[in-house]
Amino acid sequence: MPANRTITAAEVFVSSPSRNYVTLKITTSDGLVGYGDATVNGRELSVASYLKDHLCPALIGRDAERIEDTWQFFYKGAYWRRGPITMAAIGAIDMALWDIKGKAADMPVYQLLGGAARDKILTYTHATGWGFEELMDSVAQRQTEGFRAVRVQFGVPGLEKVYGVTREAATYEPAGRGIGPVTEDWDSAAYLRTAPQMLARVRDAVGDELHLLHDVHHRLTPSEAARLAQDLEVVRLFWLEDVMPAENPQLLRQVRNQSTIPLAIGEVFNTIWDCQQILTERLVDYIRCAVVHAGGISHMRKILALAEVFNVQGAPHGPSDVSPINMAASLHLGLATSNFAIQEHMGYDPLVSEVFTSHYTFNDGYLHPSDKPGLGVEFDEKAARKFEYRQAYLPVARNLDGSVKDW
Ligand code: KDG
Ligand code: MG
Repeated sequence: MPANRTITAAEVFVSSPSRNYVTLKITTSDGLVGYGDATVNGRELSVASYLKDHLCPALIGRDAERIEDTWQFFYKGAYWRRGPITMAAIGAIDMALWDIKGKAADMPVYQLLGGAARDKILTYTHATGWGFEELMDSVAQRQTEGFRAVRVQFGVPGLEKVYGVTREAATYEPAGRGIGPVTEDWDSAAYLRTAPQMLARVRDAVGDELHLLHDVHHRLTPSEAARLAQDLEVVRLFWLEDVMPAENPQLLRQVRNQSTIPLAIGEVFNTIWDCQQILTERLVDYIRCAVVHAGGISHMRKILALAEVFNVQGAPHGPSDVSPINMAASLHLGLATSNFAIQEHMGYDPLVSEVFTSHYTFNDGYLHPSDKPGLGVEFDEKAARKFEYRQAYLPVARNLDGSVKDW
């Protein structure tokens, strides 16, 4: 069948309003424009090149309506597939095509996905403080802003720096700008002494109602993770995140067998196959892939459908290092998906809104994607050009003996 709406242009923008974002713009023969986020923190130029050099040329002339076929073309049709760069590039194309489909239909994307399965989406943000007092100030600030769920991160005595925690401010940027990654130190024993006490004090201070979450950033062994999970039972966390590296998902069984603490994992997963064992053996309670890093709305929808069979809930990654376009895509998917528990919203530097105008709303601890046609995020190319790319990397952690620690 001849296409009514073909792709006539596909352009990639790398801009840095406070941090780097990769944005794909697709234009159609009837003048519609769709945007996708392709940001992979610390590897922005790789995904920009993969798009510009390899996928964009193949997009020209394709039928813009055929989202699933385009997804399969770039995934199954590629000899070298999977991994964050490939999947973020496909994810950006997928988002941009859903954006176009929504604009063509004059409907928000969540309507095209089956309509609202809930009225609003519970969200959580971050609170950080090196010590208890600073952490509690940060938690109180988040509660004042209206959040009902807060991820709490804190310093570890004896360490100079801990990822995700600054000594000075209640916010942090995941990637430091400059040449080469900064080194941070890590001491599992000191962390395991600190975390249960700190989190118990926070729970005592905030009472029962506020949802508390905590992220371990893959730093523990299975035995350490099981011990931490046991020690944290009394805190009644909403979840404990990324307790260990997940290359061997079956190792999570040790934690599952020894505690009832809800586990969340998946922000570094890229396909349904990465999630398969963890879901089918129900080794976690929450699956956390970001829409961009897991091949876009189309593929994430399949991951959530598989999760639903095993009573696992969606809870996508939403740090400042994925753009508001990804955030909007995640919210449209979340509104239309029944097994979607919560959306992370770390928040953005004010400069980000000079480039991206989003219309999703925050009210009383909940987000809504907006009823604008498509994804509902505009991208200002001229403003984007003002903020040139600057090299930035996530830090690398080393144990006290100098050996490299897992991310
Ligand atoms: O790029 C890495 C960050 O997005 C990540 O470290 C943040 O763990 C994170 C989270 O849960 O938001
Ligand atoms: Mg995390």
